[in-house]
Amino acid sequence: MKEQLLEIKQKAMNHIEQSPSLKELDHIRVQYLGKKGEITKLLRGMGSLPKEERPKVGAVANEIREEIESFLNTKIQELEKHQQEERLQKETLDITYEPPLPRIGHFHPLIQTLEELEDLFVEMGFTVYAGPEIESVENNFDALNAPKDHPSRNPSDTFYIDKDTLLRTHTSPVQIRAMKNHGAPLRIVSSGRVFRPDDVDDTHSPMFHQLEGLVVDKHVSLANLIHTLDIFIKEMFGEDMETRYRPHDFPFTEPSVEVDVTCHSCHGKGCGACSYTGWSMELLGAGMVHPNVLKHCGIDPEVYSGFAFGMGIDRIAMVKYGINDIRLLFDNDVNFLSQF
Ligand code: 2NM
Repeated sequence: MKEQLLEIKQKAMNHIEQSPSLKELDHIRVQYLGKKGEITKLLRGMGSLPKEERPKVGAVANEIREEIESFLNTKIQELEKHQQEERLQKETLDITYEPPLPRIGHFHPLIQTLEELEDLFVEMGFTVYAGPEIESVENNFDALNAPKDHPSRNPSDTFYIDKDTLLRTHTSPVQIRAMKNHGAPLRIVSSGRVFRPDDVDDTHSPMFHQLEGLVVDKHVSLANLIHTLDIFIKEMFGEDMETRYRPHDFPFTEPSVEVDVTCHSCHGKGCGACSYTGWSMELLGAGMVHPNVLKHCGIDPEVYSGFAFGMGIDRIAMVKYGINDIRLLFDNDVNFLSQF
């Protein structure tokens, strides 16, 4: 039986020596050392040996087992080392590789402009006041002293939901809500989307954005309005920017003015953008709140007076960022928007 054991050992050692893979070594372990392996199988026949021979054979078997086991482990280590070296040879590590970062967004240029404007007014002591985009005819027109036959009330100039409800055509109804809800004194700005059924072209969109301001208090004058807007324009566009106030007509203010600002492109020298006037027109409208408007909102025009102003944010954003077509603001093309 000893000879048979030595034979198995020789066979196993050769087998291990020639084994090309870890997988095969695993098979070999099972084949010789496993519960149903060759050594165990042989030892099952030990019963036929004389009693005194059995421990000796058992000892030899254990020795052989250990030798096979140890050789097997050596061989496994060798193979593993070899495989590792092969991998290191084959695979290269590019330490200059930069994995793509997740794309981080930012606010839309229009919203950036809107918040910059709001921040300037907040610094001047104004509070930001919000209102709904769906408004009553009362807040959007009646309370603002718009005559019943005013052209802006026409369905070709206003999106009506029903005869009493519409999409706000300006942010002024938000000021009406503030006056009705809080009375005087007030110092607020409101901004957001407004709607008018205009045909789309490079300067018109049926949805655009406004920012309006309102100050109501005792002794508020046109001088206060002009001073406030002059400071605002210099803060927003630069110290060298001048303003020019021309008389205008709004139903909700009296007197009303249109405010021109030094041309952004030529700084007043005259260029194609300003038709060689040196002035950027129609950036701002303003005036002293009409006594009828104050009265309508429960504020006594004999005690209080107010000024109000409004501007189109889309125009301002376009000037600020050099965008020449309003449609680009609303296409939501991320490649375009990521420039700003
Ligand atoms: C403008 C121009 C002039 C304005 C007036 C009011 C209110 F509600 F107080 F009467 N809010 N906004 C106003 C005045 C708006 O936008 C061009």
